[in-house]
Amino acid sequence: VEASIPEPQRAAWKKFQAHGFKSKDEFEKEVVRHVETTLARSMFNCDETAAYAAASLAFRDRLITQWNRTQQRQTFSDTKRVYYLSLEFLMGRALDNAMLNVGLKNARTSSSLPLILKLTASAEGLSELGFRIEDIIEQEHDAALGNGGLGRLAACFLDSMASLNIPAWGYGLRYRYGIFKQEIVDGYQVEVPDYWLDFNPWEFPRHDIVVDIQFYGHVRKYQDEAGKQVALWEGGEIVKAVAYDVPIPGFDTQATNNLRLWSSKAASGEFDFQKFNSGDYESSVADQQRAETISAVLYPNDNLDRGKELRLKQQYFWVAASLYDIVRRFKKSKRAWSEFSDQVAIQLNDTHPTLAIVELQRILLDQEGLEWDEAWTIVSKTFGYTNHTVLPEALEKWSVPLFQNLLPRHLQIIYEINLYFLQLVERKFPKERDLLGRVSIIEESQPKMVRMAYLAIVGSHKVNGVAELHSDLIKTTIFKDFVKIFGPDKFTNVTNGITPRRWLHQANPRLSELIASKVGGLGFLKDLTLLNELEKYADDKEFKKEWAEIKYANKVKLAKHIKTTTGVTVNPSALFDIQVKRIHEYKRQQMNIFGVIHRYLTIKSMTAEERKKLAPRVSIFGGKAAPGYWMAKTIIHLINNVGSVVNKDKDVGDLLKVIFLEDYNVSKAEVIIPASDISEHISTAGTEASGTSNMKFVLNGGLIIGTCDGANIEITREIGENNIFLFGNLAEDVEDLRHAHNYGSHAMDPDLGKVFEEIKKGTFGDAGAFSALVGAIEDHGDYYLVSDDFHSYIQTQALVDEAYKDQDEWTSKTITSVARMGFFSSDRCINEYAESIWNVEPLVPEDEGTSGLGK
Ligand code: NTF
Repeated sequence: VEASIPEPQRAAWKKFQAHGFKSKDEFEKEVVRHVETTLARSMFNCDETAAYAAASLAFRDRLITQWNRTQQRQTFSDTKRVYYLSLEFLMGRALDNAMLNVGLKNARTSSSLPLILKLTASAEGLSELGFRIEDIIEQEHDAALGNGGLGRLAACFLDSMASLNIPAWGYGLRYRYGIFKQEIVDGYQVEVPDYWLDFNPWEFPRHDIVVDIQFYGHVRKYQDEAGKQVALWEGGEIVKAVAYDVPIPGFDTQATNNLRLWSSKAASGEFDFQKFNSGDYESSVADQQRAETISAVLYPNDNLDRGKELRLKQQYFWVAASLYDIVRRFKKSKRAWSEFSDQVAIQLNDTHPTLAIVELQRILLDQEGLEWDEAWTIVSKTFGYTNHTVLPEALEKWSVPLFQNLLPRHLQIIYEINLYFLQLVERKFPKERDLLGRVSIIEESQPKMVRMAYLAIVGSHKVNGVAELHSDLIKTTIFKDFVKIFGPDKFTNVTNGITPRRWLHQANPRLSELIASKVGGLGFLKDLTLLNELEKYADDKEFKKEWAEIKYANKVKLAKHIKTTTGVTVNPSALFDIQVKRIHEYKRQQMNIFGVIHRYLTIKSMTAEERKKLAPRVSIFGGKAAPGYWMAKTIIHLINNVGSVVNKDKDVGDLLKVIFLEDYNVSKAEVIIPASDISEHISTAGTEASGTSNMKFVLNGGLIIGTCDGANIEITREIGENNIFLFGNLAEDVEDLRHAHNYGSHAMDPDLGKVFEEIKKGTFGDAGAFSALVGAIEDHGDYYLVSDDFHSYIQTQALVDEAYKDQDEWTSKTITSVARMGFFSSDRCINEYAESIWNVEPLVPEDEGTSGLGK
């Protein structure tokens, strides 16, 4: 408050405050100004990179004003805030999104409701200056601080929280290197570091917001003057956390939230001058580098926990800095500690931030002097925990000795939390001796391990899964005992969602425009259930024609991308069959490529006459394998080798093409997803917690072939089972099937057997390269049930072929499906979190409500 401008001077400020662009002239003026002054270039030296930079800076200026105002308003109104703690935020590009949000205010002031907003001031302005907006957008480097679905979900949530005016901050790490870039060399994945910070106009370093983070050392316990037991964490080393802020604009609102990312820095500044002067240059630089290593790189594993010390350091560094920040903000309000959870809701995105529970307990106990019970009541009312996987290899566990060394005080607190928890269990279930061992936060193994999911459950007031089946599964399998202990109400479901702004309007502008023309404008981008108005056009000839034309145009665009990146020509009239996601055995890309081989063999065995009746297909794959995941890399290798045989086989021609798209990421997804006819979501039932690309594909007018898993089940419920191709065994049967593989006789599916024979013959290169992939199914129990589901998969693919021949009916199916996808907006999802977990209300900006969009 002391820093505010006195009343008499405020008019001058207001006069010069920036607003949205009122005309394209205003925008052009700003772009030219940034080129000439900020970038110190001229019209004789302005390439697309410079135009991108200047356009971003122009929009950024407008964003910052809204952002500051939102933050001020949130502070003054003193309402509850949500803090979304995620080790991953897979943001993709920002400019397009900023244009959509800032540009909207233009649109509002104009009398007619514009259909493509960015074609107003910004696009026209740029073209007058000699640039195509599409090319400018392409210049931006993706912000790829995530692995896959979990990180992209966090990004969609930020968009929805801002758009719904929910006061919310994201907290994460500012990795210097995001997820690696994937190159394909001779069919093999090669990883290239993703240094993305060369020019990033979307972040603001806050060199004044620096937090000291302690590691290692020891705990000293003593009695203070009042005779109270006190614990002091002493010694060890200090690393500094520096805040970098990223504005998160909401759609059709001025509200602009904040994403705060922490970067690590040596405590001693540049380097230790003492050591430097005494000739110990190397070790002084080493100290600095060791500190900077903490936020240097994103761990590239999806659905896998490796238990590395540096990862635990990252987690504590990020959690401690974030909690320091949150507690500091709360203390400024001068409220009683008992009100903490009325002001603060912290959501744990998976177990990665679970240490926040322990850290808050430590702050309240050791620094603020609260009693254990008082502190614990506050802590356990503050946190919510979202589980994103049931895969055992993904459930985080940390070795006790490692913990003891790095975070000695936290380990003590964990033991104490566990003690009180086990005492409660014992009181409730005095006769069940092995229950204690089963639910203990400490696993009695060699070495002992801290079970992070159990700690997260014990320290949170709500635990949720991310789709109905998944939320049921966690209650009946991995967390069964905890349902018994805490009761069923602690466990709930919030089915994932996606933001329609990025995944419909930005990725597929023509489709968005066509939809808008039928459902009364762009209001569906705020209330996606308005899409159901479309259903009456499912049989409208004229509408279907336009719909199909847009799909074709999107396929042409992808075909061009395929041509330039792989050199392969694909026919845009063929059925585009797409599977893009992280490569994982449970996601079963191997089943897909075996299916492709089966199709190839079938084509080869046909007469020319028979071939004429076939529906041409392009099988498109994309996705990264974790660098240490050998089997996943082998799958990529096989896909590429199959492609190089099939794509040049003259017998096959256009009937089948096999494409592996290099370096799948958010911005490529925006091109790939709108071009699909059918996409594959074919995980072993019960393994894919939700999946979110399934939602994106259907929303863009594609159909799905999939298993009864994750959100596929709810998609089926919404769009109707006639509009989805389901196949395969059910989750409830998986356990028995696996048992039968290991203890009964396990006969290969005969069609799959033929595929394996062909691989073993060397048709797709050295058979030895693929023996582990085949062996996992033939000899090692086929854990992911590829053979069990293969027949059903092939048959269902044949149904897809048949259905695609009736283009008219196919188009109707896709329109009906889009019309029924309203449920899968991340806005719906965030509203559920807000109501049933966070207990927060929106804070609507003062001058809002003039939107042309309604709602
Ligand atoms: C992922 N989990 C799941 O594998 C996806 O099914 C789900 O859609 C996303 O989370 C988002 O909820 C993980 O990445 C993790 F880390 F939990 F393994």
